[in-house]
Amino acid sequence: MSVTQQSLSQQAIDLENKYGAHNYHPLPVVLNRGEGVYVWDVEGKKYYDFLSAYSAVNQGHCHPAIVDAMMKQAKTLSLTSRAFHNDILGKYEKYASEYFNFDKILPMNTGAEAVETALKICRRWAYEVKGIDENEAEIIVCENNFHGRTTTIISFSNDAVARKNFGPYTDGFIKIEYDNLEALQTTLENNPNVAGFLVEPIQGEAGVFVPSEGYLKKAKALCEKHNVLFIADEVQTGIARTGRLLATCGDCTCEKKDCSGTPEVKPDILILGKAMSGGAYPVSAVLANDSIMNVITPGSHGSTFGGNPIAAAVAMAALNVVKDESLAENAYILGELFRSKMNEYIATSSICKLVRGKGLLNAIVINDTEESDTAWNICLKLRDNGLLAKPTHGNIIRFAPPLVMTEAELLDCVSIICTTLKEFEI
Ligand code: IF1
Repeated sequence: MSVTQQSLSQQAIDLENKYGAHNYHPLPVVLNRGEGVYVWDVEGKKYYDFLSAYSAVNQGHCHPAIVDAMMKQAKTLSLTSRAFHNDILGKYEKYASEYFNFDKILPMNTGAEAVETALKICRRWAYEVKGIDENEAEIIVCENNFHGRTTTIISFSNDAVARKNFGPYTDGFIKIEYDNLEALQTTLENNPNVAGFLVEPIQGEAGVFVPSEGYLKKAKALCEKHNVLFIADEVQTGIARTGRLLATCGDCTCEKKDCSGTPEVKPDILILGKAMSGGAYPVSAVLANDSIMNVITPGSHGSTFGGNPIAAAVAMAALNVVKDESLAENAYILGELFRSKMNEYIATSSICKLVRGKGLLNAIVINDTEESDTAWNICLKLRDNGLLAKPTHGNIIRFAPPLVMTEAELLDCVSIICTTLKEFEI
């Protein structure tokens, strides 16, 4: 790396530091190009992307079919607002509703907005369908959840950094332990005003925490028994990431056909974001059947950009890629391979004790304290060795490559990861 080249990265970092709010602590690498599973920095160094923009780029960087759809629509009609109809929104709504097997979709832009939308739908349903007294509805959430960063969503987070000095907080949420069916049952039995249960099928931010086998199915059954809506936040786990179209699909492999099989769990409200667009554009959505979605009436919810023509075109193309290229199947197969290879390494390792995950949403646990900088230093070394990943919770490293990866590329990545870990063995 020459002095001039090094200063290119540093210049970009300095600009961000001086003129951008300091709401992130990025790994020091400055990217300017992406293609498939690869990204390049401003010095021209090539990396495997093992974060995929937090699972937004499942279809790979700059997928040509998605970029083409976006370009074509951008040149034709970009935004009408929902004050007028346009000729692509309905097509997208039909496509996505049938794709995920729900009556209706409500399009938004970001994951947090979609979560807010789901909460609003759930509350309306509580008053207008379930018959809970006004302002009394409660929604059950899980400890260590991550659902976004709005004031309401952080109100029910227990991440001190995400919440500190952003109060007063929104009421109406009950927090229970994740993966604890007894806690859910007791809470449902003791609180007649519960309207919904909001849950991540795998807790991503918490460190890729996979619940016990059958947890989601049993939780859904408990919700049904108490007439409570099961709300799945699949913003991170959805769109083939965990080896199925949705993490709530369980072992159902209907993703290859139209979604008509029997999923392990059919959420009452499904929340999607991130990879809905393959990372090309902010696209999120809430899906539900008519008996729930019809509580939304003109004026009660919306967004200037929600369901705009570019978003509609991009999302259809991005969802089409998922089926066309069998990304769920690929994620499933490569995920099994990744964990088995990592487990071979872990068997003789003292620095890495555990790999966990589903499909290509995985994490390794580094054998050091949450306060240590070991995982951060490993990520710096991974970067030097040509692979980008970031720690979460200090001692956990999340591994989520684009799902368009080949087996040979994955094995190459395993080798980079293991070589890097070796340098840290005690
Ligand atoms: C950040 C993690 C990932 C999400 C679930 C809703 C949202 C997210 C399950 C909100 C967003 C992000 C946002 C990003 C960090 C990140 C993340 F580290 F927190 F866990 F993905 F890995 N539901 N997840 O995971 O979606 O409004 O951001 O579009 O820095 O906030 P958004």
